[in-house]
Amino acid sequence: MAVTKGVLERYREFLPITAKTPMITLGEGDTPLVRSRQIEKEFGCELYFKLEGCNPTGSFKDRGMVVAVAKAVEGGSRAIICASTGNTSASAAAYGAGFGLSTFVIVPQGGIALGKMAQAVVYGARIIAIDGSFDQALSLVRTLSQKHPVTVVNSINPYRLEGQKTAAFEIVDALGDAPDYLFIPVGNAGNITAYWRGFVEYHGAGKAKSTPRMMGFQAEGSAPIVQGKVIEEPKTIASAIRIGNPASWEGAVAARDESGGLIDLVTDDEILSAYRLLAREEGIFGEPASAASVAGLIKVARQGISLKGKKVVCIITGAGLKDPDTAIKDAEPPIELAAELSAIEQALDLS
Ligand code: AN7
Repeated sequence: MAVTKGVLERYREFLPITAKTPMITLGEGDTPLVRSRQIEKEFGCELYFKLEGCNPTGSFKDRGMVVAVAKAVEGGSRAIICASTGNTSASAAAYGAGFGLSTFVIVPQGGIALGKMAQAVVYGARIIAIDGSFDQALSLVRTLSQKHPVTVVNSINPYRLEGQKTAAFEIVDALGDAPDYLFIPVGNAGNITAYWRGFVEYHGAGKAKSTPRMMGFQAEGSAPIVQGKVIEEPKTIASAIRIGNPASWEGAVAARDESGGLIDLVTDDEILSAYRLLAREEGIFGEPASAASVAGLIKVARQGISLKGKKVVCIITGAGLKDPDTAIKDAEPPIELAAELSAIEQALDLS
């Protein structure tokens, strides 16, 4: 097996790379595209899951972060800053640490999952938890970056979406063409924008014959695009997509309209049931926000959009271990027993 290449090297011809860009990597990209064994049966489609939780910090953010950080280093930046619902900050902290930049992250207090906080801490980021929302954190980050020499690595940094579009390339490279439908969670709306760009560019380069319908899903209490208005106090169990005023709003709407897709909402109950279904039926543990894509698939299929015979990809944007609290919150506690064979056999109905 060869030394890992990373997104910059593998897709350099499609990325804004110059002779001076450092070709850094932490092993991002090249994530698995795994065929469904159970869920696809109900809908008669050919369903695949793109496991973005297999990136080095456990989410798709690494694809964009590697480009943003490479360009920051190239430009002589010493520090990066982001607002985050958790995954962007974990990724920024990792790439900042790995490539010699100070990392500042601003998060909504109590609003990010435990695993993501653990990552920012261990990678050595300086962390500010504000008494406010992600949207307020992002607005503060914009102002701070105008006043101080720090590079923003939220998706308002154009290099982020450039990197994230490589996931669309990988899907086409794996399937030989674009799928018919792509289901994806929507928070700050950068990822749906980036995927659409990737599919369009690959199609333009003759690497795909078609482009997919882009099917984006917001959580019910955080669905500004669906409702057509900013949500001041967004709510949802899926903390990653608890965002009320997405930075890439227009990009998401364009992706929806140009692709003939839709952006709809799913309830927290639908998200949690898709989260469990994915784990129990497929053996895939995504974080709650990721399950919004699967919840969306189930919703539209039950509403009557026929997926029969179609190629469908669901993006599992982040790893389930990011959010252990949600995982065990409503779980039955383990059965506690003495270290005794017969008692265990009885409890497991093996007697
Ligand atoms: C697992 O980390 O916004 O629509 O600050 O972590 O591109 O925002 C995370 C978003 C989906 C939504 N799934 O993607 C952040 C942040 C997971 C995520 C999304 C996020 P965008």
